[in-house]
Amino acid sequence: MIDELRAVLGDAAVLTGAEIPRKNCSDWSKLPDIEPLALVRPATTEEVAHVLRLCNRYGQAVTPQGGLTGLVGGARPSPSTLALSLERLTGVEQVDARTATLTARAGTTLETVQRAADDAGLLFALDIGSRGSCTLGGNLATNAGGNRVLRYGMARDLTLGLEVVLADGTILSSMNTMVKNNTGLDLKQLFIGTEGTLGVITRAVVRLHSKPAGMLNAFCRCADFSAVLALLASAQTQLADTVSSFEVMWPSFYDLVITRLPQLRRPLASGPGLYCLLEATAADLAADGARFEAFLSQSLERGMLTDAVIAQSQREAGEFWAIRGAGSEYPRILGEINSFDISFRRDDIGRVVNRLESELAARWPGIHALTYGHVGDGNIHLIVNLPGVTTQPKEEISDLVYGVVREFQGSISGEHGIGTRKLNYLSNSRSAEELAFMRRVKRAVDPGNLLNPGKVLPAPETGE
Ligand code: FAD
Ligand code: LAC
Ligand code: ZN
Repeated sequence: MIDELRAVLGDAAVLTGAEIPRKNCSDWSKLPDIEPLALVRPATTEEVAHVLRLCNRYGQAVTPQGGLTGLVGGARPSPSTLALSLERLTGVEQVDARTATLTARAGTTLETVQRAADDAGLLFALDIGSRGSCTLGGNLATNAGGNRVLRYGMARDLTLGLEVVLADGTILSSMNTMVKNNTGLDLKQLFIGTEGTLGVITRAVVRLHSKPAGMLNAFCRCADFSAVLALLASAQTQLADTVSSFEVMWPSFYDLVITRLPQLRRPLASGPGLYCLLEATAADLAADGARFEAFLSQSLERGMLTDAVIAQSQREAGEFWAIRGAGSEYPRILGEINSFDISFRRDDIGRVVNRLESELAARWPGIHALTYGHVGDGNIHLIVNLPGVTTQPKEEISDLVYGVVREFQGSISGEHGIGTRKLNYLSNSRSAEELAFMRRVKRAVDPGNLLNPGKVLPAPETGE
């Protein structure tokens, strides 16, 4: 099969053994490397189809790979699979300003897509910290969320059309560009958020939005979580749908990153309460800027805020966001971590975080439990590290956290997906009937279990 792949794709596109770069053996989950049987790097949709036809003939499973920034092991090769990287299937094919759509190949980085939209005077609203490395295909396969979901939705909401190659090599082209199209099953939804288990995404049509004249950012302190919720509700009423981000950082996060990362500038002194990063878009910088400032002073007067700093420049806004984005530094400042991406009804979050932080501290005194995230969307990240031990008690920590998620009927993944890291906990958020139906879909679409085996769906219970 490798010889046949080489004959069609060329030697440089099929790497084996020592030729396979280390980066293709895992992802940002930092789970231990697994070397794939081979790494194939097709450069066109037809080449992807060719690879999958051959794999289908030989019963060879594949692990699709984008920018390898996933946090749950989804792109880490399962044992004995072929890694199928989309890294050569790149490029923005079209930006259509009249229909506000953009067509790009799956391996294009998010940042390149954002830039192409910007160059055409429009906005591609999806934005996540890994924008420089993650790919559009990976974003859609994981239904990525990020910082602006509150206003523009997740990757799913920004997608109009998709081209996918199925496990048998069939090219399924649903490159719809229309906003309204009710013609039977919305097939693209099968592939968005299913982490490469049902098809390999090769191209997509995404929606663009009008580009704001600028962004308004404030770094605020609220006395407690009910003040945070009051501030959010008030911002959404008074600033209406210009509110694009509402990120919250608990002291467990802020105090640690601000002291361990001296390059970060501290906008507010450490103290009691929670920190919020509020972002709103401006169509008219002067008028909207004045309204933003008035809203913040009024919130101070009403006690929803106890302190706030407004960014006076792009650079200052960047400094606020650098604190919020400090996650890429965890390996350096904390070492091995257990990271959680959990979501809840917005109103429950204050109680959930208190429970999690206090139960973790009671069970493991001295533990770091950093909490922050997209509170506007009900989605928080919790980073746990027990200092001074050689082996992190990862399973016990996960059992504790996901137990609380189940109790509050939350989700074990708000945006990062399941991969292999959360396989054993999927039933905390999904019923037996839902899991059985997911398996039926998987069997129908990929009967040979050739696409990203071992990801998302745990092995069935005996008798199921
Ligand atoms: P990979 O990691 O390569 O793959 C992810 C999954 O998609 C795997 O299951 C893989 O098999 C599958 N896949 C990849 N490409 C394809 C394809 N073309 N067809 C089919 N399946 C495919 N995520 C968020 O949602 N919000 C955030 O705010 C966010 N911030 C992050 C910040 C940092 C610093 C880092 C490191 C990660 C962050 N992430 C975030 C997680 C990650 O960047 C996203 O999940 C991203 O969408 C993954 O894209 P990728 O191209 O790197 O995919
Ligand atoms: C973030 C990633 C971890 O929001 O999802 O920073
Ligand atoms: Zn996030």
